[in-house]
Amino acid sequence: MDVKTLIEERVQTLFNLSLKDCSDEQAYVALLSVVKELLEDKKIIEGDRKVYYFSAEFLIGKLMSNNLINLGIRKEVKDLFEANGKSLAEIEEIEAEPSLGNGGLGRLAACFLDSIATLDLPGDGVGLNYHLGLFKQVFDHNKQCETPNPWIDDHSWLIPTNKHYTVDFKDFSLKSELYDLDVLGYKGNKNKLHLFDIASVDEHIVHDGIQFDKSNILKNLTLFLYPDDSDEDGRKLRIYQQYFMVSNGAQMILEDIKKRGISLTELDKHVCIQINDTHPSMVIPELIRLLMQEGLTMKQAIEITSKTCAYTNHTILAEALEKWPMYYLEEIVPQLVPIIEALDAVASERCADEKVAIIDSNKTVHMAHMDIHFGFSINGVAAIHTDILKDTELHDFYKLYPTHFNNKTNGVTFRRWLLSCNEELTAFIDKLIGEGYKEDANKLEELQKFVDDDAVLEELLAIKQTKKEQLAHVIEAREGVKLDPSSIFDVQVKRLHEYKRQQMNVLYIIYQYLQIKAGNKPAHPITCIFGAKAAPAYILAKDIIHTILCLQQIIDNDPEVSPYLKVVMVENYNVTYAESIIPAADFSEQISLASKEASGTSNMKFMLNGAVTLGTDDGANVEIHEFVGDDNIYIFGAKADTVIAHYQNGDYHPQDVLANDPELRKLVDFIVSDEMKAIGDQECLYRLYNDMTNKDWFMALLDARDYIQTKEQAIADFNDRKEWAKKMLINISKAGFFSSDRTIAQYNEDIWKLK
Ligand code: BZD
Repeated sequence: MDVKTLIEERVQTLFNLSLKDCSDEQAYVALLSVVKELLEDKKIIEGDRKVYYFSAEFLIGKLMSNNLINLGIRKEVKDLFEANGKSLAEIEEIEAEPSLGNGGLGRLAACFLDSIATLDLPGDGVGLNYHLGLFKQVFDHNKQCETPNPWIDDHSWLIPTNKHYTVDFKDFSLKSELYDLDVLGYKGNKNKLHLFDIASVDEHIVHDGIQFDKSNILKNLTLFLYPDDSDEDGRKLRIYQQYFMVSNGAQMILEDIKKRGISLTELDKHVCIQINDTHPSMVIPELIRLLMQEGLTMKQAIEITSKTCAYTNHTILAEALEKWPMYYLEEIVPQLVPIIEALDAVASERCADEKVAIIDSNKTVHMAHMDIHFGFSINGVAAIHTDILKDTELHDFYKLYPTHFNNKTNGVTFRRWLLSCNEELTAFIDKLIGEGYKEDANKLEELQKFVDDDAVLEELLAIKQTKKEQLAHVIEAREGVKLDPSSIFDVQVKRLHEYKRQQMNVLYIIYQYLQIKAGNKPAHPITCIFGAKAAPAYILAKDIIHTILCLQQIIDNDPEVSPYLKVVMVENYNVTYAESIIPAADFSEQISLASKEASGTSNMKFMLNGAVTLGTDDGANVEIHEFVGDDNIYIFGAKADTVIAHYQNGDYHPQDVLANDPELRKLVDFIVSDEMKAIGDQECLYRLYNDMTNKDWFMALLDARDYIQTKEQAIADFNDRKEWAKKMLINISKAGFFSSDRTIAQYNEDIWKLK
C-alpha cells in the first residue's frame, strides 16, 4: 500500500475522520504511527563487528522530518497534507524535542548515528533516557531561569524493549529498563539508539524550577541530564548516572556476544566501544570487572578491554574532564576500586610520572588518563585540536603512545542541516548540479562553476532573504520581537561559556550602540542574534546572559539606535530553533579564544547554508579557512601559539590592554553605566565587569579591538551584494568535507574497522 493511503486509512481507523477533517494533532498521531511501522519493517544493519557509541548525550532533535527524508517519502507526505489543507511544517511542530544534550558534543553524537546508519555500518548508541532533559530556559527579569523540559508522552518515538539488567551500587541494586530508538540511514537500513532508564523515577520530586532531592537515587537517577554539580550530592548523582549507563551498556554487549556463541576472549574482534568524552569512561573498569566475573583473569580482561575501547577527546579545558575523588567511588561503586587501582599500578609501571597517573597523590581518579592508558585510540576533533593535544595538553601521553593519537575532524549530517532545514537551498542545488551531492558531499564543489553566474548569485541571495523572513516570523511568534529581514543577521548560537566569548560580542554591541549615539551609523543595519543556555551553576555565564538581555532592552527602547542595531537573545535555544536560525544567518560568529574550541560544529552548518564565518583561527575554523581561502572568511585575533605562550608565561593582564586603549575601556565601562544599572541587577553587572577588567581568563579584551574592526569590514563588504553572494556560494561549495559521512568513514577506516 502506498504511504498516502496508509496515512489516510490510519486517520480513519484511529479517529474515524478523513484527513481533511482531522486536527493537526490527529494528523501527527496518525503520521507517527505509520512512520514507526515503516521503521519497524526496516532491516537492522548486521555485521560481524559492531561499534557502540557510548555517550551521556544524544542531542537528537525532533525526528519526524529526518525520518521522512531518510525513508524517501517527505515530498509525498508534504503533498498529501497540502492537498488536504494542512502544512507538514506545522504538523511537525507538534513533536516535542528531546533535550538530551548540552551542545556540540551531544549533537555530534546524533549526527554520527545518522551517518553510521547511512554508511550501512553496524553501530548503536548507548545512553540514558533523561525524562526532563537538560532544562528548559525561560527568561525572567532579563535572567535565565531553569524549568523542567518534559518530552516523553504517549506519542514519543521510544520503543520499550522488555530488556532489563541489574546494576549494583554499594547500598542497593537497580533494575534497568531499556528503551530503543530506531536510527534509519538515508535510503537505507537501521541501527538502534539504546537509552537506559529505571521504572521508579518520579517527576513529582521536582520543585521550584529544577530543584529536587539529589540524594534520592531511586527517584532521580534519570530525571535530568547533568544536574547541578556544584554540591557533593549533585556530583555523586553524576557518578550514579555514569555507572548506570556504562554497566548496562557493557552487560548488553556481553549478552549479545555470548548469544552469538563468541568467546569473550575474542570480544575485541567483534566489538568496538567509542567513549565520547570522559563521561562514559567507567566502562573500562566495568568491562574488566564483568569479564573477570565470566572467568577471565585480570590480565586477560585488561588486555581485551584495551583492544576494545577507543576515546574521543572534545576539550582541552581541564575542568571539563571528569575526575573523581576516590572516596566517592568507594561510597558508590566500590567494586570498581580494586580494578582502578590495578590499572593505576600498570600505568605507573609504564611511566612513573605523576602527570600521567590515573590516581594522583590527592587520591583523585583521572578518567581521561584511564582512557588513554587503556584504550587503543585517542582522537581529537579537528586538526589544530589534535595537534594541541599532542604537543601541549597531552604531550606526556603522546610520548608514551604516539601511534594511538589520531585526528578526526568533526562533521555534521547534511540530511538535517541542509535537506531538512533548508528545502529552498536544497531544491536550488538539485537544479544546478543534480542530487549526487546527497550521497557524496564533495560534489558540492561543482557549484564553483556558477561563481560568475549573476542569475545564480541573485537566486542565492533571494533564498537567503526568504530564510531570513521565515526566521523573522518565527522570532516574532515566539519572542514577540520584530526583526528587520533586510538587516544583516549576525548570529552567535552555542552553549554560553567564557571561552566562546559571547562577552566579546557584547563589547561589539556596545561599540555599535555608542557609535550610533554619536551619529555614526553602521554601513548596514545589523541584527545580533544570540541563543545560549548557561549551566545552572555557572554564575558568570548567567551574568553574560543578563548583560545581553539588558542591552537588548536598552536598544529596543532607544528609537535613535533601534533602526540600525537590534539585539535578540532567543529563549530556550535548541536543535529545532537552530534549524530555523542557521539557514537565515549572514554572519557566523565563531569567536572563541584560539586553542580553546576543540572544533565547533555550528561553523560547518552555517557555511553549508551560505553564511560567512567571522572567527578566530580556532578549531575547525582553521580548516574552513583553508578550504574557502582568505577572501571568503573573516579571521581575526591572536593565534593559538600566542595564546598558549600567554598562559605559560602568565603575562596577560587585561589592565595592560585597557591602559593602552581608552576607547575599549569606555566599552567595558558601559556594562556598569547608569543606563545598564537602571534596568539590570548591579551584582551581576559588576561581577562581569570586575572579571573582565581584572581577570579576563579567556582574553576577550586581547582580541576585542581586532574583532570590532574585522566585523566593521564584513558589514561594509556585505553591501556589495554580488561579491557577497560569491562568498556565500564558495562557502557552500567547500562544505562537503564537513559532512559527518566523511568523518564516520575516517573513524571506520582508522579505528572501528567495520565491514
Ligand atoms: O564538542 C564540544 C566542543 O566544545 C566543541 O568544540 C566540539 O565541536 C564538540 C564536538 O566535538 N564539547 C561539548 O559540547 N561539551 C559539552 O557539552 C560538555 C558537557 C558536559 C561536560 C563537559 C562538556
